Amino acid sequence: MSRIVIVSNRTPGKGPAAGGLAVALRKTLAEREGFWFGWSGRLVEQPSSEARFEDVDGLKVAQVDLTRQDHHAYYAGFSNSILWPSFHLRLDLATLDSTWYEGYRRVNQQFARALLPLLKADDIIWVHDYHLIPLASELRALGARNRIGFYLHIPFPTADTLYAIPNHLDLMRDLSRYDLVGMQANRDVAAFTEFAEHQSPASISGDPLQSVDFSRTEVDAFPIGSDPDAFARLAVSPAATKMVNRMRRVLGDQRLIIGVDRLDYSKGLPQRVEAYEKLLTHDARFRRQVHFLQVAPPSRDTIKEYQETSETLDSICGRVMGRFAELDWQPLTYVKRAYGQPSLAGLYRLARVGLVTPLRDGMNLVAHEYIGSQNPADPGVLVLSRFAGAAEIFDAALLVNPFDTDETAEALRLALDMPLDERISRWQTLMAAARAHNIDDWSRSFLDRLAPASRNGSGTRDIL
Ligand code: ADQ
Repeated sequence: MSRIVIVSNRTPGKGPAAGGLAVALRKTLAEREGFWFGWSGRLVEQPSSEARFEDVDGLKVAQVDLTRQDHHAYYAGFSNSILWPSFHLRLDLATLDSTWYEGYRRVNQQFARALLPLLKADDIIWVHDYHLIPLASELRALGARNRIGFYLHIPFPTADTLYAIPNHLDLMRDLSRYDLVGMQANRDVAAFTEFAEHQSPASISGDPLQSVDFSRTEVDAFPIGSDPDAFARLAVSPAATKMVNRMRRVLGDQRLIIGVDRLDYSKGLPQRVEAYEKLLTHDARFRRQVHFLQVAPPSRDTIKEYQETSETLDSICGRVMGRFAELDWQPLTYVKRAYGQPSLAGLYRLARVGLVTPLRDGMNLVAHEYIGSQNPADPGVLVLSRFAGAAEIFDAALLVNPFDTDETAEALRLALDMPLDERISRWQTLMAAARAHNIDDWSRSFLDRLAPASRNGSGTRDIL
């Protein structure tokens, strides 16, 4: 069986894996020989051209260092100030600094040069996310003929937004150098196909430079998931119970609404708190009866737009506290830190409502984890944004337009008033969907499609 080489911006660190993705990919590497390749987390003046192997809790990891300057242009710059906002349709928050693209390209070249000597001819390479779109091009330029797959964890932008991204044609050409491109949702594949069709040589007359040939690249949706049964077990573990008991002391018999997110403008946090404010404003019977817990650890906080989102959220939470808090009742708790998965699972289970309202999201694993953690005899209700990839799977949730805070407030009211039998039947449908999209099947199905043995006929399928 061919080895698997996983490539991502950062390699996993020591200690308990932070997320389901790292756990699933570790499992894949444990089953098949192979290694994980990426940045070490170290910034140095003169990086070595060779990768260093390290054993990280039994996982084989190959790492490279980067210069501070390149890392800034590649990570905070092109990846997170151009690609992240524009792929989330927030061109208004993008900084179109033309100097960053070179750094982005240079880091991808550096990755390719350090990775190439480690490869065997039949290794299968799985590249993750928007930081590394050019990696296949760079590897192929150095002569690699391996099967290379790419998975985009974030949404694919609509064609008109894509046109506004500097160097977008280079990026699309880079995507065409992969054998398989996986996306989260059908919506993303449709956006990609729309671009690909308009860029086909047949439709662009007389300017071959404007076209990208995708005939050798297969593109499909592979919606990521979690391990919902593992969350069900975690939610009743001793660590979860400890957390639940702490929270119960604060709650008394109030019902809990929970939000858990990285502090990122794509997650719709200010709109979410405003919707809660509207619920309390328009339906006074919920005052003293509910409590909103928002857990949101800072993320990418060297970037101005993230600092601004954080300040906006501080101010809205302060306003809601000022309007509604009393000596013996607080409407919300806002915790700016991360918790381990057992604690989160316990809190999810305790919460009558899971409020997952990103303005746009590739998938959103919090929705999966919330469903997995529920008590089957007394489950909570998921209020979910239509613009999360998860909405394609979880149509038994209360789906909302997160920009419309009246609609979200109304969904909160419906969720809090929902009778037990409806909560159970909706949750059963959601849990079946979460199980059908679990993370082990996700990684297996992507690799099965990428592996040559599973391919028929010519070995490629045209998407156009
Ligand atoms: P993220 O934008 O990080 O991921 P999401 O999928 O919601 O978004 O969360 C990833 C993980 O982080 C989850 O396992 C969650 O438990 C954890 N997490 C979030 N907030 C936390 C907190 N406060 N404390 C501790 N842990 C927390 C990107 C894309 C998503 C896509 C994933 C996976 O943006 O759309 O679902 O990749 O492909």
